[in-house]
Amino acid sequence: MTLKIYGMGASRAARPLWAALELGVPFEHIAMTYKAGATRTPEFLALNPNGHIPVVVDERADGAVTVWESMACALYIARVHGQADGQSITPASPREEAEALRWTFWAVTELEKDALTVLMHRMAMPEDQRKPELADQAESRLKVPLAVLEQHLQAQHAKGEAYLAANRFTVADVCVASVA
Ligand SMILES: N[C@@H](CCC(=O)N[C@@H](CS)C(=O)NCC(=O)O)C(=O)O
Repeated sequence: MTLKIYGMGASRAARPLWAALELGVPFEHIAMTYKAGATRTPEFLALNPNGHIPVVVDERADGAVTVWESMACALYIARVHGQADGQSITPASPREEAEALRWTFWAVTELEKDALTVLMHRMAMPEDQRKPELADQAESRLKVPLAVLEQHLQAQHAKGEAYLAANRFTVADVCVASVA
């Protein structure tokens, strides 16, 4: 039985890679790039018809499980390869599960697009293609959800909990930190 994670670390594949490394589960890393059409080959499209990394393929006794969408990959690894023992990053109760799902969906819907715009137009794109005004607008929009995150973390801190969803680092922190 093998857990395979497709996608170079400097990409959204960081999310499942981080989850697997936190858990210490063995996995095979296929560190493929997403550039130059590498994700558009027929072989890769058979794994993810969207043509994106990451993909997780979990070869199990009852058949292979294929997961795409980076956050789903990280949540899957935590749920299936971790122990819900209150020690690991795996949610250990319905409350922790709900928190992990809630903050993960929040990160994707409320943060990711604007965070990427800032990354691209401040650092990642060639300088002559950057549009600082787009980064400024995205930064301004991000202040609203980031204030929600800040308020939640302050409330956690006041309860003596240093993390997002529990009094320990969980997959919720992996998912949100990989965006914010
Ligand atoms: N929502 C998807 C987005 C995946 C995505 O866009 N991955 C990029 C790399 S970070 C990619 O594969 N780009 C190549 C392409 O779209 O051709 C996820 O979170 O997995």
